[in-house]
Amino acid sequence: MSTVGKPITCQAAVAYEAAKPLVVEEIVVDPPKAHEVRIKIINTAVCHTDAYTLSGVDPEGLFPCVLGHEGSGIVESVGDNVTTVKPGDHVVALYTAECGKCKFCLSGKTNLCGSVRATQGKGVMPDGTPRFHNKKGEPLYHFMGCSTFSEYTVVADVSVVAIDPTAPLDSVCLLGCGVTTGYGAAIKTANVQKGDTVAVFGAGTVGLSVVQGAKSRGASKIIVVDINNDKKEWSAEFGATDFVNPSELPEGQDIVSKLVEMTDGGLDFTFDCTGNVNVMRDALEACHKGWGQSIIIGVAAAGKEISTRPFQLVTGRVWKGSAFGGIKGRSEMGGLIKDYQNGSLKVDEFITNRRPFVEINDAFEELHHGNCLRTVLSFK
Ligand code: NAD
Ligand code: AHE
Ligand code: ZN
Repeated sequence: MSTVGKPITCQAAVAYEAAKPLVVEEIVVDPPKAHEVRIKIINTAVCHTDAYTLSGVDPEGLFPCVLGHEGSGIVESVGDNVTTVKPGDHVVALYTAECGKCKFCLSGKTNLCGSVRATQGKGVMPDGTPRFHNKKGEPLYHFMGCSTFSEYTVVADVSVVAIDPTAPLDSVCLLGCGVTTGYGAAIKTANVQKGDTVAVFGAGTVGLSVVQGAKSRGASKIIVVDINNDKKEWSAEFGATDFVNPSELPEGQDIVSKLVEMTDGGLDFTFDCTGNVNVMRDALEACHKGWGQSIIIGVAAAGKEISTRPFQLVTGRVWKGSAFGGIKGRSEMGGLIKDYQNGSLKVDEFITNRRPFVEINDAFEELHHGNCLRTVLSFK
């Protein structure tokens, strides 16, 4: 029986309250309106940002909501005026939309898109209303324009990209965030060049994807900095040349002086992939005088601010940020999928755990373990 145009009752994980486990239950997902797409999610992974928002420190965090933004699936139906995807298409959800028409998209300077970001941050669809409610009829907020922790979700047409149907959905879901973010930060935002020296703070999926981007560009030194020694082996596997645990430095030495010493004056590029504002300062100050650039990727809690002596910038160090690796999802996802398919972009290597969707709370727990990079959940 066709579901087109009708509400669908399906399984989802609802975040009812901050810092509480998700509740796996049946919810109702309304049909897509104009310029909207209803997706049957096949796979979703858990990113650190989902845990960050669930913890209650995200200033845009709203409850109750359906989290999740690293997902892949198949289009179930489309609303009026949707021309870019059709039922049956294999897709990846995009938390960084690409409308191709707004001031941002037309600028040629950024991958940020202005078309749906305001309503996305308010947890609703572009018309200001949600498509989710629970069985009591209570509305549930959307998250990052994706809400992939539901067997069916509704997204704006600008927030989804059709992909090669031969690409395995249970791998390419990671291109919806972690892998694309780190890889893009290295090859687009920083534009690392052959011979450059690079330090990556935080060896999760994002940091290790920076490492693989830097390696692909021929960086001469790739130093991973992580407080968890379990990350040493992972770092080497993805291409790091060195690993430093800042909590194990000899008395009197800090991580900045250690890195400056290892690189004859500082790094060409550093990346924060921790979300810790003290680490962000270290990453900036470990950059080479005159030209070193530090890229902030990590997401910090409400109220946290970065600081350094302005002298650090006066003397030529540059602080930058990167969202979704500077990648334009609808224009560039196809290329990343090809890179994955031809073996030049590692994706499967990040999948350390697989679970059925109902075990989603275990996946959140695993994210904090040194031996876990990503857990891929499956609705099958
Ligand atoms: P993760 O939790 O898998 O990895 C974080 C790593 O940082 C861990 O290995 C941990 O041991 C390490 N770490 C923590 N504190 C540290 C410290 N003080 N010094 C050194 N290492 C430290 O996370 P992830 O999924 O890879 O995400 C990393 C960060 O990037 C998070 O803040 C996440 O919210 C953010 N993020 C940003 C974007 C973006 O577009 N800007 C996209 C995805 C994720
Ligand atoms: N709501 C958060 C925003 C956090 C943030 O910076 N998010 C990243 C993506 S994290 C993906 O795992 C991002 O792309 N930011 C750009 C944007 O437009 O949100 C807060 O702190 O307010
Ligand atoms: Zn993410």
